[in-house]
Amino acid sequence: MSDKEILADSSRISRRQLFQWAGAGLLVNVAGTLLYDPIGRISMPINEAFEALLLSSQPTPEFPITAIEPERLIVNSFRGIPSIDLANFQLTISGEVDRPLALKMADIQQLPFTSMVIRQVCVEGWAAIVQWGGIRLRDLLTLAQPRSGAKYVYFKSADGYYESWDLASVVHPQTLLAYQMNGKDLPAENGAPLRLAAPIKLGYKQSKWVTEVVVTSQLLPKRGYWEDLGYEWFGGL
Ligand SMILES: Nc1nc2c(c(=O)[nH]1)N[C@H]1C(S)=C(S)[C@@H](COP(=O)(O)O)O[C@H]1N2
Ligand SMILES: [Mo]
Repeated sequence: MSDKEILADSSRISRRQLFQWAGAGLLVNVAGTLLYDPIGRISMPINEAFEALLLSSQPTPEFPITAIEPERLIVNSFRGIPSIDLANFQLTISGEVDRPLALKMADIQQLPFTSMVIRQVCVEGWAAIVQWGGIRLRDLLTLAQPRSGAKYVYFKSADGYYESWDLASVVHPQTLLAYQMNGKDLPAENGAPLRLAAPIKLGYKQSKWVTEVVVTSQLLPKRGYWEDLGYEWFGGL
């Protein structure tokens, strides 16, 4: 299997890919334990509901790269740009998972890179076609191994913004944690170092400056910054 084929098969992380990450030291949980046993076997997903979700999603059509509209993208932040210490930045994946993770940007950049050209739609009345580059959230969650009751994912951001998504949308093959925008490093105002990007959700669902991913079986009374002020929770496109 070539690297290209591994990337094209978005439904599963291959054994070989897992070994590559293990070799790179990526498959280490927050307690510092390597995620493979002494004879080198990696524990594979055991949560069948999660496996079924990985296989169930339909891809959304994308645009050609020539269609991007950088001048149409309006920065929309409720509280300005948060200050993030990039040298010590870590993304954590916690909650109802068997393998909580804390990953530096260097770790995240070893996961398979993908890019897509999609339309971002804000309910305030603007839309822009944008190219996003980064990793698929499904790959991160596969590493973290959600438990069988997992249904939702909370995203916490450095500016105090928070969001919750249904797990099926999180593991959609075009739901990314992006670190590039229109072919360049993601600008601070658009959510650097990591933001959500997906063609299946409205703009307010696409958290910028994501620092924490929390898997849960239950939605809390607080569902999202705008949702708690009256916006619809699912926010589908
Ligand atoms: N952390 C955080 N994420 C956020 C927001 C925000 O204020 N804070 N605004 C949301 C809204 S309403 C939209 S439309 C998009 C805008 O993304 P952009 O500023 O990159 O265009 O980000 C979303 N993600
Ligand atoms: Mo928005």
